[in-house]
Amino acid sequence: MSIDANAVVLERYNAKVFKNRKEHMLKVNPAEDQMIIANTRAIPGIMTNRGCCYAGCKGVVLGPIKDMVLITHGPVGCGFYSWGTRRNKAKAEGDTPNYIQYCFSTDMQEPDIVFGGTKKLKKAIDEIMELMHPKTIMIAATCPVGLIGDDIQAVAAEAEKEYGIRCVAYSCEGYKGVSQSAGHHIANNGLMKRVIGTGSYEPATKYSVNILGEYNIGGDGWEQERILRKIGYEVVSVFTGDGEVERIASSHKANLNLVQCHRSINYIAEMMKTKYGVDWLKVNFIGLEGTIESLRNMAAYFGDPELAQRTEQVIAEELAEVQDQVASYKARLNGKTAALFVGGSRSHHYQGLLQDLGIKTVLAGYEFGHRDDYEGREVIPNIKDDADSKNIEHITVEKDDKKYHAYLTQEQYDKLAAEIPLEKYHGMMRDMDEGTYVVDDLNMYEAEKFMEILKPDMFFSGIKDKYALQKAGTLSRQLHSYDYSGPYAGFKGAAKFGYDLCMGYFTPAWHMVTPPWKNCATLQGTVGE
Ligand code: CFM
Repeated sequence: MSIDANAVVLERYNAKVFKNRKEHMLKVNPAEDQMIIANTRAIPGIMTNRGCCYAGCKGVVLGPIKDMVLITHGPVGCGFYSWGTRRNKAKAEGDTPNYIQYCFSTDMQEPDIVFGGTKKLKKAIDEIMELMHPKTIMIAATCPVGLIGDDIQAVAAEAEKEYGIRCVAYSCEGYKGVSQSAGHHIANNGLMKRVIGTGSYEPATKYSVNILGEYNIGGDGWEQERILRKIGYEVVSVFTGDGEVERIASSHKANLNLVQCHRSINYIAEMMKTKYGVDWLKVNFIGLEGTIESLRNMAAYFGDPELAQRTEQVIAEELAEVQDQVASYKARLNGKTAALFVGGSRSHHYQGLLQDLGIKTVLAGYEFGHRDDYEGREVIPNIKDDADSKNIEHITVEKDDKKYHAYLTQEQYDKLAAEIPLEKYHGMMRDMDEGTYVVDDLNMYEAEKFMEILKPDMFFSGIKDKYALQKAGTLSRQLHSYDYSGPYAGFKGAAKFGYDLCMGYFTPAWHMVTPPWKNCATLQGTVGE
């Protein structure tokens, strides 16, 4: 009989923690309708890998937009530690300004906490207007701002009047919600209310798409755009990697939304469908199989035989370029096992790429995914709203008669929806084998314990646990920053990923180092009475 790794991991906990953590773990059994608890508060005292609401709003969704100034209103640390730490690349091109290398903070001090920080925020806007004169300024609030009640909305409205710019303030204080996921939602709401639908850019072709939930980490977005343009698509906007305000403002004019990261942007995808009639298609440009399937689904959506033919031609060309390389990496990596623990979508997306390389996933989890990211979108109506999620504004939008344009007839839509993932996401669990493990909000102790039991050959996660895993002699790759490599998307990205894994896995470094405890006596001691 095979052991139940979850039971072994849970043994260590006291009754209260046991009861809580048990609901966040399961062993996959496709014969059962399995449910997992997710998007709930972390247990105080347990070191979670999650980030805060501000991180999700400022760092993740808004941060990559390059032609606007994003001010962190709060003590300087929040701005400083979210400065340049995510690898959302952006090009400085043409007349479009690129501000993402800057860090703007109001640097609140004790007197501002006591007497209010709005004056300082106003002054920061004045300085920015004088020095940089951007067309758009956004403001992201950190914890103390909400606690003292600074009216950042009023400051933003005043700046709009005074300077004739777009100025949007986000009350995304770190403590709102249970993770960065809350910040994604707040940022989605703000973009929907204040930006999308206001632009005047006109797409040049009917094969016009937006890529939603693609943040251009390590250049992933550029690689996707390259392939799409080669086929003949026009990418109207990207949310938000290397993104531009004007393009995002005009995104409602595209004919199809592609959703890469469902977790961070599904709200906008849904709202754009209701308000502007733009359908959304779940895609995954990570992995050869995923990329090919996504491209074919897109061609099926537009239903043009010429486009379909061009799609096949590009797939063949791109495959031919990387095929031998990928096959040689696969020959070396075949049969290896992997564990993945990333934010809210990559633990799923990378399983396909690993499979392309012959690597089997034995454990996967999200830091802050919701039940739908694990189980599929159809569970959304059954997810109970708790006090924490009620804290986040849910906006409802209505059909905009003037700007509404549906590319398909209802009949065409219904027919296609049965074939391709239109407004559907089936979640991570359904792609996992029987007997593999799914763990939500994995903590450091659990990561080490699962490593001990499952002994994966490689562990994909982030900087917070990278070195603990690596010191245990397991190949550890960061799937947030790609360990400063990438792009990993598309065909060429798959080859690059295989190369990096081979380099990591077969490095002789592990055999060259003699750990100090092998050469000298280990100190031993006991705790005195
Ligand atoms: Fe989406 Fe992301 Fe992710 Fe995410 Fe993130 Fe990221 Fe991530 Mo780090 S938006 S959920 S909040 S794919 S920053 S680009 S890698 S945790 S799995």
